[in-house]
Amino acid sequence: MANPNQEIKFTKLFIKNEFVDAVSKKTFPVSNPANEKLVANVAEGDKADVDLAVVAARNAFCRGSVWRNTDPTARGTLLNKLAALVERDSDIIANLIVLENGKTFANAKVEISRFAQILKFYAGFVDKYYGKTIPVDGPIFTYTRKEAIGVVGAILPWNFPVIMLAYKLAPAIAAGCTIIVKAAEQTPLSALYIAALSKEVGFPDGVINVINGFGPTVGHAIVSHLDIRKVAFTGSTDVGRLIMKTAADSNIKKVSLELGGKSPLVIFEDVDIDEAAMVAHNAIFMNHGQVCFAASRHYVHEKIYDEFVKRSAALASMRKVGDPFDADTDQGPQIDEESMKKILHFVDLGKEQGAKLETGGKRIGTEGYFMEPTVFSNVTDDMSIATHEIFGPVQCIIKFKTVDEVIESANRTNYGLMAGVMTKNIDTALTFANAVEAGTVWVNCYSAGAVAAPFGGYKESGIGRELGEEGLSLYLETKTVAIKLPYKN
Ligand code: TXE
Repeated sequence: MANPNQEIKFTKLFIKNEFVDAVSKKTFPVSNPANEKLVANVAEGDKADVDLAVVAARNAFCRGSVWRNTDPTARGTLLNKLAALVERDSDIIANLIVLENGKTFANAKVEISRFAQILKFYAGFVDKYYGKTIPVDGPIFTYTRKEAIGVVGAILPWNFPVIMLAYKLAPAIAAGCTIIVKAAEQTPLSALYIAALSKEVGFPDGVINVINGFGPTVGHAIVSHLDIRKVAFTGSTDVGRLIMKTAADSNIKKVSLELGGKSPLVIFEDVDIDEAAMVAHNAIFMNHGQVCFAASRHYVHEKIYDEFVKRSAALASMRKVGDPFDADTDQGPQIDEESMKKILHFVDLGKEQGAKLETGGKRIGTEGYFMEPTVFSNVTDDMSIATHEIFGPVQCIIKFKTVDEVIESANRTNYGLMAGVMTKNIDTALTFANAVEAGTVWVNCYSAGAVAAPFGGYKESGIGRELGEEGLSLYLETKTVAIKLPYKN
């Protein structure tokens, strides 16, 4: 049940299956974006704490350790049990997510079911990744082994604190790695609760560790650590760039990056306008617009443009913004003041640069970071609102005439995470799907992501693919073994 007074049980660092204070004894405040009030003071890690966690994770991974002797199917059982406990405590975890993040309770529950789905998917993968035997010249028998990469660092964003944890934790554990997680500084509480559940499940000491704190301290300590073999990151493109550099300067640790987006959704003239307007509405307003793959550029064919704009504005103005614990609420607050100010700044730029504000555009109230659902029409490709990731509830509607023109516009961005196209014409749909530079293309839908399908971006939207089989391969090394035999056959 939704409960704004949810007790906060876990606020410390989690190392070697124990909750401990930071070496410095420092804490930092986590506040509720709906009312700006303190939710909890949380232990603030730093390099010294990361060092301790890495020792724990390295020992857990060392040759002959309990973890290294754990059978693949037993790793799968642990993942399945963790999924079951997260489902058991889904109300508690959902309350924590609402308190730290501000998303609605219903959406927080969706996050939890997605977490469980991802864990169960990878639980089934533990004995299904195989090496190969390779035909080579000479009397040499050659095969490959897939081996766990070792100690992994996971740096998480705040927009989907629990799903993003699953994206990294589940394949890392399925592959047999050990992990150090840094949740975003805005949303450390749900990750700590799940860490506690991992102990209840029976993960050996040091396999899962959580060190919360800030990017330049804990994040940097993880990325620069010489004993961490891989970093999985989701966040901004600027920080992703920094992570690549730091990884290169330290030990060339492997990196997977899931970064920003400015994803296009293209709507042709042959669609059902009501259906298209609803798909487009959800594609930008879900999670208050704080979604890396949000469709943040809506290209609409000139023949239906005016009608589409009218219906989009009507949908946005009907959206109920308010208390995220309230069952009627569609949209809670934005994550923090900085984010809200960034959105308001882009709204101003949109107006200044000649876009037409159809609805919204303002902060709601003076307490909490609530934004009006906002719709701009008459947007053009060169405007700031069409080129920058706003990460808020701002729909930008652009007019187009031809398939070729819209493909060019859709690709005129440094990002390449997702794209969508709506049309009844299969030729048009496939032409667009083949030509657009994006990691995923949705046809006549948006956000129909599946756990088994790879997820990630072209261009500056990232490196690597999470989820599916490719998501597991991020945590595996391939070793070739070549054996000389006395005879060829
Ligand atoms: O992201 P950051 P922020 C985008 C979105 C948003 C903007 C800023 O446009 O408005 O980024 O959000 C850690 N070394 N996305 O400031 O800073 C940080 O502590 C190592 C898109 O929250 O990238 C946090 O855990 N780590 C996105 C994580 O990086 C560092 C989701 C993300 O924070 C670090 C979030 C450093 N030097 C924001 N500096 C998506 N792809 O979904 C920070 N961090």
